[in-house]
Amino acid sequence: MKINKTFAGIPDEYSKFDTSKIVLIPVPYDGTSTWQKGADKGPQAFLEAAENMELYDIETDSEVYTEGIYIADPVTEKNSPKAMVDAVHNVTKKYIKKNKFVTLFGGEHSISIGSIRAFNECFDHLSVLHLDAHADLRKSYEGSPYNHACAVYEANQTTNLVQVGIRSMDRSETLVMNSENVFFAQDMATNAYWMDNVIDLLTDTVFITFDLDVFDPSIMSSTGTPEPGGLLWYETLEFLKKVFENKNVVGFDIVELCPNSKNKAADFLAAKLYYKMLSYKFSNPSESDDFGDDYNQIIDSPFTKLSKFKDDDNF
Ligand SMILES: [Mn+2]
Repeated sequence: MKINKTFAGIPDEYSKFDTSKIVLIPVPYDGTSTWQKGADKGPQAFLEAAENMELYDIETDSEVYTEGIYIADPVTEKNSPKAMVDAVHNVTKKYIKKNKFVTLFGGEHSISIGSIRAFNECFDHLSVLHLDAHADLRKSYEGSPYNHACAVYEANQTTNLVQVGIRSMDRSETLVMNSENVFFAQDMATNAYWMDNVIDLLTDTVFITFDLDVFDPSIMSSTGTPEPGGLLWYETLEFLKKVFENKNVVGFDIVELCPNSKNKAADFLAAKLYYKMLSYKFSNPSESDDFGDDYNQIIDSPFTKLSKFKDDDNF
């Protein structure tokens, strides 16, 4: 894919690297998807839809693009799933270290193995909030641990993983699933407190990995493996807003847009979702300027691994 334009057609002055707080990394990758192919076309469709989006957010009374949104070079490594994950990991870490608010747009969900690994190396006590129809907890699938069906296996081992919207999984995944941290769609439908329950399980520092198939197929059909019974628009926004208000969200990725040329509404939904998440992040006065500070605090300490959840202070 080739990107000649700024995000959503914003003026050049808001798209320069040095002055942008936000970095968007497109990852047009679809190496391992198993049913409908086309997630590699997701970033292009997302960017095209974004160009037709109005940039004033009514709800937050803000124009978040003025914080600056820089589009990084797309990650195009395709030699192997592992090489792609390594490339995503490296570029994500590079931009985190430059104190940017790093966001990624896939591509299929295996890209998140790289993004989560980078955030987990750079932030202590990381929670990964995983919105998805699928558990994605397989250790390997079709011979590779870098398959989309394995997207959060590593996160489940190394971070505080909280899974939301799950409604499809393999029996084998029940063996590794941390069931106390899982919100099945069928239970959410009858639990008026699920949003607060999720927030209670998150540490303060949160990375969101958002598989678009968590949405109901009635509003998001352009995805590789749609599942009935998903989230709708306003409940999703209400939930995300709560997360951004209550936690320090340090970055996010959105994956699995598999565009359909006959239904652009789904592409537009993805663009709007991305912009909403930025609007929530930067309209929260207590958070708007300090994401970089959080990173600076840990530059001085060695990145900690695995043992990080031994102290319970953040729960
Ligand atoms: Mn999924």
